[in-house]
Amino acid sequence: MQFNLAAKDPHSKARAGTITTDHGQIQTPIFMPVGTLATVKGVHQRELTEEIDPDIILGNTYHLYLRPQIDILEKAGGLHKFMNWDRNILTDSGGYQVYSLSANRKIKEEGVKFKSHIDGSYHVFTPENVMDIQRSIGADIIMAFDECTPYPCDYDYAKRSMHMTHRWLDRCLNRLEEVPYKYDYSQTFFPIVQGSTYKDLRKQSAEYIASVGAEGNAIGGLSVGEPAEEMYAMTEVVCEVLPEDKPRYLMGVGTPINILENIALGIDMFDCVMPTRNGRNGMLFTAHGTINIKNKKWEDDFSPIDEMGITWVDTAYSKAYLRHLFSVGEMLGRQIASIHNLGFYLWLVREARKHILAGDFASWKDQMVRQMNQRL
Ligand code: PRF
Repeated sequence: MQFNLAAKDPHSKARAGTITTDHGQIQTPIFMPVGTLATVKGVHQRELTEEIDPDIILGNTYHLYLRPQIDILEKAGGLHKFMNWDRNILTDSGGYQVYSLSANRKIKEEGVKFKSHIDGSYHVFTPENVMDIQRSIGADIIMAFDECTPYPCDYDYAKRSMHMTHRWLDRCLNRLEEVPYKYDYSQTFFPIVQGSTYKDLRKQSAEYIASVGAEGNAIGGLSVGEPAEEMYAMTEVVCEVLPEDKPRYLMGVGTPINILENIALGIDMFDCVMPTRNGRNGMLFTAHGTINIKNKKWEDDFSPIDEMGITWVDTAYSKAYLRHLFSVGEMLGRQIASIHNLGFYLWLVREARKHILAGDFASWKDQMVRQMNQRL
């Protein structure tokens, strides 16, 4: 993997760059649509490519390990082939999904024993087997096995957990050295900074993560319920320590406003279920604020869903029609909303990139944040 910085914004820490892997280029800043179960929910691969056009999507180790299971993915020749997606994929390690989804999890030094949220069966994730599983899934970017602490989290727990995440990182690295790539392209590995909402822990964790010299670095443990200002404070501390010449990925963030504010602090990569999950609930993100399309006020509004939207659905269908689909529970409504929201998120990061390259990102960002902070 290669990362080239193309520009730095003069009035913020925002950067524009290009990541190159064996599956092509990723222009940063980037938003990665979440494709948890080998599908970006409700969106065909063709619509994803032609309408939304992301350079990379995300998959989840935890879900893919449980279903369809790893032997099926190996037989398919990896996740790219299985789901017919020939651009980049990043897999999360399960270090977060185990904590947020499975019941009865037991976290120990060796790893995490958890109960499947599907059938109640017991499984163990260790730094070693999670690396093996990610080799089999075959994403271009694979993630360290970490513990995401909850919010709030007391200082002692956060500190002990952070040190365990660091020891787990060493075990991940050792395993990756022993076990080579499974397919005919390379994989790159990102370690994850933890440390809850404590500046000294965040700094210490970022220093440890930076010291292993990975090709890119991630920040976890944020957007777990803390106020946005606390998240930004942590991002700022960590970005000061992480190397400038490597991409920085802020995991599981966030709202359009969170994304712009974190780009301004030096983040290059984001993922979040929000555009698809909230879309399925009838929430639409636009440059002028959010819309609850289920609201009665849209009943006879025959204007396009989003006149400025980049995808075909934005001008093909009216707000009244989309509201109707939601009112009667038709699945097409959820599909249209997902496509619109992903199109908007990708438009937003591409605009951010343009403004970074033009040198006026900071003022554009402030204006966009004001505009988007409204309910229509
Ligand atoms: N760790 C991992 N994945 C994640 C997170 C984390 O802390 C988060 C936190 N927002 C989202 N996804 N491995």
